[in-house]
Formats: sequence, structure tokens, C-alpha cells
Amino acid sequence: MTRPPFDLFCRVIDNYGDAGVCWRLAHQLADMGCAVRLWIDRLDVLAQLLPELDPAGDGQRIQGVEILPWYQAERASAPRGGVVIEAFACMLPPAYEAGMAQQDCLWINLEYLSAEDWVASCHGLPSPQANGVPKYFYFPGFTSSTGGLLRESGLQARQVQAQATDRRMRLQALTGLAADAMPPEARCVLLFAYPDAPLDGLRDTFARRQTPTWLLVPGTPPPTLRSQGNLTVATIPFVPQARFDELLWCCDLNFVRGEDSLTRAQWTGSPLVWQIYAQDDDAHRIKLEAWMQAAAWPENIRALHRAWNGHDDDLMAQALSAALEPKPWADWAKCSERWSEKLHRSPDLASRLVEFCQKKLQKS
Ligand code: TRH
Repeated sequence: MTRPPFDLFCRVIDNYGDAGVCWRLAHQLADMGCAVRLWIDRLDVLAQLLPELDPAGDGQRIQGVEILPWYQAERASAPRGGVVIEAFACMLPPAYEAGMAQQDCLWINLEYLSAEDWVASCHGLPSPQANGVPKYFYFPGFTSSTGGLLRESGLQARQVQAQATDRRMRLQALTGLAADAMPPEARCVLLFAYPDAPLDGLRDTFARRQTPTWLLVPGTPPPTLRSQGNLTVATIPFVPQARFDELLWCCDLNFVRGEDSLTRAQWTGSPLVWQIYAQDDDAHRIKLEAWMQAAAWPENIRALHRAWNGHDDDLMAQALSAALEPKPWADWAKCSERWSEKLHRSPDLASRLVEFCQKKLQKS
């Protein structure tokens, strides 16, 4: 069956996640043979993830995706018989939306990722529209009754191949960190976190441990986060998104945040600590609990997550010290591998989305 063309709309609300998820989806759809246009309101944010993109450019074709500034969509039409993806309820440009009814297209509202139970019952539901265009909710998720997770084909094989090379060499090539700077026995930890994380608790814990720890911080670390005791804090450059997995593969433990880096860290099968994006009404706490339940983390790892997503440095230090002891660490590593393997067995989001859209287009 021929693949439908896709128009994907993305507005950047905050940080890198909106652009990061949309770009991943766009180039995966293009890899599957779909014609894809990505309309985005912040080319500058996307350019940080995709350095070959000119943030002042008018229209650029990269990896098979036409990347266009949002304002140009006001004068554009939806692709005939194609799919329009409105990412995270970003509201389509009014003139473009008004013209959709004439184009026999399908409208998809791509939602944020959550492991909450209600997601399965809402995934794929229709959302009737005044203009008559068939619109559906598409929820990413962790089970087969949801829309799945973004994953490129061959990811596991790439990881195995990369990890056959000494990680200090890989880190040097990726970040410029001198290969002989880090002792071979050091624990390598990535820190990608929001500024309100209990960083002092993390710093004090690693500083006191017998095993030296190298904490890799992309961008500028906050002033309180300095090398201390057995902890070395290494500032590294923000790597292009296409190489972010390589950074995760170098580390024994990954502190990640938001949705996209969480998803990537899960694919590695190594221990991770997730800092969830905070919502005003505290809804993120429910989402965090739902994810921990889905992944079946042992109680000590749940306590660690609650501490990392709280503001108490002492609690964080206690929870992290306990989790790094040999037996809990070995158990954590095993659970992480099991969770990752389980997720790897499910079809990926882009494939499921194409199948979903093809079925809906056939019916309409
Ligand atoms: O940047 P984020 O905090 O984005 C957030 C979340 O997506 C959150 O759920 C959303 O609601 C909010 O934005 C609006 O975290 P996230 O999702 O992990 O996105 C980070 C992106 O940055 C991801 O695609 C990986 C990428 N990245 C690199 O490409 N290179 C790097 O060196 C690093 C550290 C990250």
C-alpha cells in the first residue's frame, strides 16, 4: 500500500522536547518512504538538535524532510489524501485548517507520552470536528494498546556495535573529553536535568563513594555542581540529537528529563533516573507513579525517583547511596534490562502511526 504524505505541525512550548519528538517522528516517517513536511515555529530550537539546519532558512530539505517555518503554513494547503499531525494540541494555522475539508485528509492529534491507565482507552478515539475532517487522538505509550514509542530500526544493533569500542575513546570522539582523563574503573554518569533537581544531594553522594564517578554535564553546570572528593564534574558540549544515543551508551547511569531523553535512556537497558517535566497542578506526580508502576521498579528505585523529583537533598543523598550499593545496583541493572527488552518487543510509534492512518484513510 502506498504511504500517505504527512504534514507535521510543531510549536515549541519549552525546552527541546517538542522539537525533539517532532523531528524524530518526521525523519522516521521519511525513512519509511513518506513525503513529510515539518512546520515549526522555532527553527532556532530545532537547529540546536540538528546543527545542519539553518535557523534563518525559509525551507530546507534534511534527511528527506522538508522543514518549513510556521508562518509559511498560512498560505499552504494540506496534502490531498494525506495526514496532518497536530503535535501536542498546538492549534493549526486557521487558514490552513479552513482548507482541510477540501483535501480528503486525516487529522491526528499527537499527544504527550504517559503510562497512565486511561491512555489505552483514549488512544485512537475520534474527535468530531465542525469542518467534518476526521480527527483522532494518538497517544504514545508503553503498551500494545497505545501508540507506542519512537524507535529507529536497528537501534539495538547500533548499540552493540558501538559498545564494542572502549567507551573512553568513544567519549573523546563525541565530546572531546581526553580519553586518558577518566580512570578506566570510574563510574560514568550523564546528568541531563532541570535546574531545580536536588543537585547537592547527588554531588555529596558521588563525592563520598569509593568508586570514582565522572559526571558528564551537557551545557553549563550550575555553580553548586563542582568536582568534590571522588566526584569529577565534566562539562561537555550539547551533542546533536542524532548522536545523543551514543552519549547514553557511554554511561553506566543516565539522569534524564522530559519525554524524549527518557525514551532514549530506556532503549539502552542501563539504569536511569527520570526527572519528569513539572506541571502546575502536580499532574506530573501521577504520571511519574504510573511510569514507575508500568516499569515495575523495585521500591528503592521508586523512592530514588520521588527524591530526585522532590527538593530535599538529604532524601536524595540517602536514596541514591542506597541504590548504588552492590546488590541494589545489580538488581537495578537487571530490572532496567528487563524493562528495555520488553519495550523493544513492541512495534515502534512511527510504524504503528502509519498503519493506523492507512486504515483510517481507507475507510473514509
Ligand atoms: O528538553 P526537555 O526538558 O523537553 C521537555 C519535555 O519533552 C517535556 O515532557 C515537555 O512537556 C516540555 O519539553 C515542553 O526534555 P526531552 O524531552 O528529553 O528533550 C530533550 C531533547 O534534547 C531530546 O531530543 C534529546 C536532546 N539532546 C540532544 O540532542 N543532545 C544533548 O546533548 C542533550 C543533553 C539532549
